[in-house]
Amino acid sequence: VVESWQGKFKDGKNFHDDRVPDYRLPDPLVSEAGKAITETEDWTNIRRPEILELFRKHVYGIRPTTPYQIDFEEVGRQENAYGIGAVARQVRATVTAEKGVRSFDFVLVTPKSGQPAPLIVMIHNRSAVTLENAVGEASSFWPVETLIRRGYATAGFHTSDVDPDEKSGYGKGIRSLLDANDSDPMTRWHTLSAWGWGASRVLDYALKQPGIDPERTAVVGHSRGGKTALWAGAEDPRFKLVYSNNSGCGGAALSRRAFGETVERINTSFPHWFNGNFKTYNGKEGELPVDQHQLIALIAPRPVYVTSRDRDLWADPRGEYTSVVQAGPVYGLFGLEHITDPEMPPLDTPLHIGSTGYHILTGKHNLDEQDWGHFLDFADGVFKRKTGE
Ligand code: GTR
Repeated sequence: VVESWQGKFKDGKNFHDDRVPDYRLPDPLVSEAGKAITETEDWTNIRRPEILELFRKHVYGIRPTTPYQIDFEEVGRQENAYGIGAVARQVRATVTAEKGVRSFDFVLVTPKSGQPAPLIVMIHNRSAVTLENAVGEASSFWPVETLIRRGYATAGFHTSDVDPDEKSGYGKGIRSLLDANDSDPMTRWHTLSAWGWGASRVLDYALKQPGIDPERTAVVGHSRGGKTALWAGAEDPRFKLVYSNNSGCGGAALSRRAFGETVERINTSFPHWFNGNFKTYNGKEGELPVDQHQLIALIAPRPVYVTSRDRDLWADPRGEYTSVVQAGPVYGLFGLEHITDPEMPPLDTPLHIGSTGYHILTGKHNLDEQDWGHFLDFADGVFKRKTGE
């Protein structure tokens, strides 16, 4: 166990690499009982379920098992979007459970019908997601037209429409609707998990539509959405590719580096994102039973793409990159090529090696067309291998 460094960083911030504490990461390939995992079956049956359970209990929370009914209704539609035969629909998901009813909307845009298209589910945390916004003015944050022109279908929803992004939002979203009355705040799901659940419901709908290829689905998010994308991919293996941009603390960045935003800081600013147990590790990252490289490992053998910005030190680019490297042995167990170099690649130079990809672009905290371009190149590659084209 690494010594505790509580109180070492003013306001829970650290921007000095030389103040990163010595740390030892939990080994993704050694079981809790100390057994070395050397076969893919043991990863799938023993180690992966263990790590998933640890993240549920200690970080994101446990999703409830309350029965509910979900109905989807098309509430808006645009034919021939962009003049290239794409179809855009606004869909309302209505969830009915014993405690009541709640709805959230999302948008699905599919290219002109033909071969089944790969699908990208976008966890949006900026402007409202409506039919008008999706097919109206171009956005580089979620560049729908670019995705369609590159042959992808895409569905987007706004995080807050599923569960409010508010400290005291518990009573207002899907979490309380589905939680048991006596659910324990220490372990129950918090908003990142609820948003990930939302991504899975959007996928439920999309996979029932003609023209979507269930073997080529991706989930994408930026920042808090990027944290969510990783967790959504861990919880739902129907996502065959995960892309997390500038996700930082509680996303791709290693908690034990305590660089940029620390566990203590994020839990103080955003107490609704992670469960109560995660808060007990404030300033005690070394005592966490998991670290974020294992979150990436949960996605293996499915491919993963992680990206950073050089001026987004708050999200700890080096910690994000190192997670990808440290998840590598799990890809290796599956005989898959992956990034192994401990040195980060140069700026603005995508590194795509087998099932893992990474880039760090010049600039501040953001997701734009440049990121999307590199990501789509990576997605084209991994999906092509999949269909054997
Ligand atoms: C910040 C937060 C980050 C990141 C970001 C965002 O305020 O500290 O963890 O999630 O918000 O979502 O844009």
